Amino acid sequence: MSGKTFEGTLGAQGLRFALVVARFNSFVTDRLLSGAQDAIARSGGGMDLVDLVRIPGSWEFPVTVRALAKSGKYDAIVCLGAVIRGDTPHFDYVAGQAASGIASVANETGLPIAFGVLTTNTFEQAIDRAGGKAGNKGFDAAMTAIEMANLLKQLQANS
Ligand code: INI
Repeated sequence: MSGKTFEGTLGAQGLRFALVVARFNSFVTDRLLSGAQDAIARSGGGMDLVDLVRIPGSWEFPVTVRALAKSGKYDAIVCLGAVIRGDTPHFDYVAGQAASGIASVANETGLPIAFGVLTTNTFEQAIDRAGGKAGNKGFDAAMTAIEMANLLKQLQANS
């Protein structure tokens, strides 16, 4: 005997998304955005249900996703950014603020918020992960958002 198994499906039909995109390193983040839009469209999502929110840089993710999550208008949020290490400790502050702030909002609100924020040592590593030889982490983040939105709907229906 075993209990139930819950696992989110990968269909995006009827799901509402906010894609939050940092303009900093836009050469990279534009490609992450294309990947995320591709994932939603190929999963059957309606692009009329996908809102795009542009922010200056990754530091601004937490306050933005908090406002979006609290609006109640979305089934999931996808964060798309690129923090690339430079010669100073600035990277650590921006990447740390983005990661911990986004996690706090997800935990506080219970909304799936996918972390499609690259944190790399070089620009080349970022390009590799934005449609280059290491795939497209924007696509992957959107697929995670779809799966988690469907999983949380299942868990809510079961509670
Ligand atoms: N923002 C990024 O998204 N990526 C970076 O690599 C980056 N660096 O390196 O500085 C960055 N900085 C800007 C930051 O996110 C804020 O927009 C800025 O500090 C104003 O609050």
